[in-house]
Amino acid sequence: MERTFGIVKPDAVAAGNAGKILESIEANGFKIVGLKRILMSKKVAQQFYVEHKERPFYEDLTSFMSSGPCIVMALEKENAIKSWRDLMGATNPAAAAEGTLRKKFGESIDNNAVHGSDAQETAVRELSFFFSGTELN
Ligand code: FUP
Repeated sequence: MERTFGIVKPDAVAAGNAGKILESIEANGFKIVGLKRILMSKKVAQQFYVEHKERPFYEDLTSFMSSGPCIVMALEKENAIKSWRDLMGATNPAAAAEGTLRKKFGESIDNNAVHGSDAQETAVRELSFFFSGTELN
């Protein structure tokens, strides 16, 4: 079993799509082992996305991620990291495959409904960034 980290981003929460996304996560065989609704400060968003610090979209990305509440999740499944990225679809919803969450719920490349860790080390860092040990079970 593997664990990964995911976010239902502020656009999807504001649009009332969080329930549908959680339903789809469970329907695709993930166990939700950690879950909470949070509001990131700009500072927290900057720390979380620090690896994108030099990218041109860093300012807009961190403003967007701190613009409203989001839902952070710890997801467990065999090959959870790849499986969650497959369910999310391509970063740009316009390029995402039919049936993926970004295709269904994403509005644009910056408002793309969901986040998921892209590798094992990232998953470990991102899970521990938002969850303490007793919050994962
Ligand atoms: P992903 O791993 O699919 O979330 O994509 P990236 O790590 O490349 O990008 C992280 C986030 O930055 C995306 F979810 C949305 C945002 N982004 C932009 O706003 N513009 C871009 O050109 C690329 C990414």
